[in-house]
Amino acid sequence: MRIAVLVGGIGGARFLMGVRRLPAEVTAIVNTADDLTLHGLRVCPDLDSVMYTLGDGADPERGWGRAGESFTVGSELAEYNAEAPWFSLGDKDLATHLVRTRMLDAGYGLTAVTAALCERWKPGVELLPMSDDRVETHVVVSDEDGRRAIHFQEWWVRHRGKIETDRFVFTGAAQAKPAPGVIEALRDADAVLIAPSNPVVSIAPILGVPGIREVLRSTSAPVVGVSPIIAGAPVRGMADRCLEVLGEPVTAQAVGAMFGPRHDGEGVLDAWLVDETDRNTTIDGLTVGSAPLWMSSPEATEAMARAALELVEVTA
Ligand code: FO1
Repeated sequence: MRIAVLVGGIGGARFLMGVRRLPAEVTAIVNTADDLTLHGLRVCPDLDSVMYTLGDGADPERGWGRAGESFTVGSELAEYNAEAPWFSLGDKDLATHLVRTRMLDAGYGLTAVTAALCERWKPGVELLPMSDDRVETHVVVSDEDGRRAIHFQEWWVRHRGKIETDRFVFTGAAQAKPAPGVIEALRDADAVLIAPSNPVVSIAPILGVPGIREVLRSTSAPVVGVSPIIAGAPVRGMADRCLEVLGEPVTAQAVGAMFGPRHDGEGVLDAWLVDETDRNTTIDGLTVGSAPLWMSSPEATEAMARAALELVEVTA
């Protein structure tokens, strides 16, 4: 049995810890719109969070970066006031960015580079970037410096989203192609899951790559989303702030309705799994089910994934 999963970073990584326990071949299609270039190095936070977490090398407290990390190089760079001193790059993590950038500069695509990095980390699932092309989330903000677009990481890590914000723009998305293997993985899956990742800045950029939404709408496999919102608050991260920017309520209902039913408009879902506390949620055109959605352990998360599949009568 084959399962394809659309994921962002830390929440997506936790979800995959459960999904990979199922007796299935799992392909994760990972958001790359958080990626940035710093000190000439290409940094892919969501791919790395997933790779380190599944490879048992992630920092368990932060969720991003490496366990047992030191920040000697980053502190030295900050002493020079080199670019983006607000973004902490760990020494071990820097080795990943050095290897990645050298391979990209040698002409390999991000998919091939990710596969090479995964030879070390053995995540137990296939990790595919959503695209080999450069797509970056920029955020249109206003402050005393005027109205301008900043990189998503600057918006989140430097400003913690606490700056007047107009909108998110997925720069490069319209011209991007799905990475090699993405369309095939979605087309050939027995089921597609959308992880409880940030719907606005993790899942939406993936759906913004031309061809991905279309294959989700046309595949014979059922598509089930798992709510990143429980009882009006995000499971983790800043989905609440991102939904607020869009003028959307922070509810499981609103996020399910944003993804929408497959047989209506531009929607991508057959079913939507919400937490037990949100069990009264209804969305026109969607099968809505409930289960405990706190990803407290890989076992609990496996049960979530099974509950998602049961909604569309797929048994792993
Ligand atoms: N998040 C922070 O809050 N502060 C940081 O300094 C930071 C550095 C960082 C370095 C590498 C990396 O892969 C991720 C990093 N993150 C950091 C996490 C990242 O900003 C976001 O959590 C994700 O992009 C959202 O999925």
